[in-house]
Amino acid sequence: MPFRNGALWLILFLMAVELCAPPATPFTVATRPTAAPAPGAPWLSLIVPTYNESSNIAPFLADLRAALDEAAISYEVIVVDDDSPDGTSDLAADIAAKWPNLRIVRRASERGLASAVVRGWQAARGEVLGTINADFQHPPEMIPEMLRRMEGADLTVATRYAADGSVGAFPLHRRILSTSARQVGAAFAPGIFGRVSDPLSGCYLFRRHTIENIELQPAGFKTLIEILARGRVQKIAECGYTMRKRRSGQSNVRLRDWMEYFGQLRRLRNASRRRSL
Ligand SMILES: Nc1nc2c(ncn2[C@@H]2O[C@H](COP(=O)(O)OP(=O)(O)OP(=O)(O)O)[C@@H](O)[C@H]2O)c(=O)[nH]1
Ligand SMILES: [Mg+2]
Repeated sequence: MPFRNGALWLILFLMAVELCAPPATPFTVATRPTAAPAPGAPWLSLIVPTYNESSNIAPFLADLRAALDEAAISYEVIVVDDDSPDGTSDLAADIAAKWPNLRIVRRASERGLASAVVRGWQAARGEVLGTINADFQHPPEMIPEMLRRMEGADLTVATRYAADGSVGAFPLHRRILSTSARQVGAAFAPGIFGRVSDPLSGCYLFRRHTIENIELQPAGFKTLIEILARGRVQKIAECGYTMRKRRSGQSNVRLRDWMEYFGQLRRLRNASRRRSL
């Protein structure tokens, strides 16, 4: 028994050390050179984080391409893949060979949804940045409407909880988990969670200037709360949508992501307290 307890403490200690370890390079998005933007720099940069999405990636990118072409704007899509064992990045690279607006970032030494999204923004050249999941839970065809709502706004959130949005056929246990996560967040950091109806949304667009040169601390699988807490976001728009079931493959959310979520809430609460001093 004492050995078992010792081993448990050792595992918890190692996890804590890993969770607290600083990143190799800071998560700061640089200023885009507005005076002389790079030739061909797009207006929108949309990040698609992927891990083991080989069954979704091709149809998802096809639908996303149709939606973005309909919007008639200049754009780039950046797939950030963490060296998925199922070969997602190779499939995406094949598509990029025939779609010049698609770029691939393959990460070998970092892992995690939130950090992947921020690394994507660091590679992005657009004036408006955003993110959408590759599993079809966010319908790509809502992007043109989100772009319309960016007019006069700093940030547009795809919401399940207002403006005709809904959680669709989300299973009961996932609804309970999601509602609990929102309630804990609202209790911990009301100034952040009260700003939008769906602070844990994984699909949103925002203007680059809102986070330029601000160091983000992405952890786990939620990024919008980072932007709301640390960014220079003033005008917010929302766009309702019905969340769909993942089309194929499996959720990547791990226990570790939930642990990181609670650590993130604590850090964000401290950050928003410092800001209001
Ligand atoms: N690069 C990268 N992408 C990830 C990672 N984990 C998840 N993703 C991607 O992020 C998106 C959302 O991940 P999901 O696993 O579906 O998680 P979720 O949508 O937050 O939760 P579910 O409702 O359980 O599906 C998908 O496109 C995933 O492929 C990761 O560790 N690294
Ligand atoms: Mg999902």
